[in-house]
Amino acid sequence: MRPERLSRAGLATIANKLEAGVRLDADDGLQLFATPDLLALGWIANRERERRHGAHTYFNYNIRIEATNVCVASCLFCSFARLKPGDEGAYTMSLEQAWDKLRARAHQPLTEVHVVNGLHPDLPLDYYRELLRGFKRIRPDVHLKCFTAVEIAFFADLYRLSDEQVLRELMDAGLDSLPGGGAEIFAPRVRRKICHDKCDADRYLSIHRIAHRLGMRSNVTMLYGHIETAEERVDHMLRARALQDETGGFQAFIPLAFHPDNNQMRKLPAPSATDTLRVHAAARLMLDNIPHVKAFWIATGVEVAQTALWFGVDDLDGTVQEERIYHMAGATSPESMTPDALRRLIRIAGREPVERDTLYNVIPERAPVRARA
Ligand code: V47
Repeated sequence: MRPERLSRAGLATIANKLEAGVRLDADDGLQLFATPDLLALGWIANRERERRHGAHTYFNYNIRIEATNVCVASCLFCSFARLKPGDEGAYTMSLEQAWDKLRARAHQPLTEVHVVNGLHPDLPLDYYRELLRGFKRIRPDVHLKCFTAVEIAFFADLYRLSDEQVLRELMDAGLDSLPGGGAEIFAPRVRRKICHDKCDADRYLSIHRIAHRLGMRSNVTMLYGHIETAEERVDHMLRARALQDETGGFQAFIPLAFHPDNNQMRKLPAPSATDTLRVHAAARLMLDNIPHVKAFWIATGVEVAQTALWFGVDDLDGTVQEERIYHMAGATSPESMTPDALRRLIRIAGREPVERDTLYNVIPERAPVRARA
């Protein structure tokens, strides 16, 4: 890109810093959100993406299981949670029902089970331990990426254990890594308004710190497109970057687009496609120490996820197969994608698909899997 265009976009200094391997600071971050020239921003983010990953675009053969939506927290953005068992739409799977979700797909060469639940006030710790043990009995080779840091904090308070004890108990039962959910926006102003009764940013980060020390990897998310400011987005990224400097345990940063249907923030518009591209690009540029930036295609929509592959993104999550959190909040993307469909959409976007496991080991391409009769 021509230097004059980068200058006009207010991005010349940032582009030069990156070229020289100099880390961006908070003011640079604000400029990424202020520049009117989205394509110039995308060009710089793409340069950083290609430096790390070339054309490779990662995806995962995974399954999502949400074992309960009963949740004592009252996050304003959430359309999934029900306060009490018995409330309309509330559900809690028996262990057998949850295991059946995996049994039904155990013939697939899936490599990951991703579990996210509500904060259920009455289930014993044994429910979660048995959930994990059962998954490993059905598919000993599968990677269990389960329970957000918010769930871990809730378990610790409920069962009167330390955060580390909870993590150790669950690791003993088969937990392999933590997903990134629950981060929302770290700034206390936003947290007080949209999720006042769940664990704060310090505890979220502390739980990831402990998980990394215990040898687990994890992801970190950012829920954007609601009441947060550009300053708060940048602050969020810088806090994630600071922990990554300490531990190196984050694998991916995942911006999550706010979906407004059926929740208490339904008067807000959904973020635009251009905002989505900008957030992913800014994340690639600010988070010099986190290897992957993921566009969760369920949240962005398939077409925007494809475009994001030229705006800093190198990972698309995976097959997912069943999803409630976004679809209850109005997502119109499909709930499931075959590996072949993922490969195709990545190729159509001009990138090279690479199947990975949760830890980013590459899985060699295999023959297409036929659906069972
Ligand atoms: O923490 C809830 C978000 C998250 C809404 O680690 C909403 O690989 C938008 O964290 N609109 C859970 N977002 C999902 C999650 C995730 C997704 C994909 C991959 C990974 C990973 C993690 O969903 C919650 C919250 O931030 N969420 N409601 C909503 N209405």
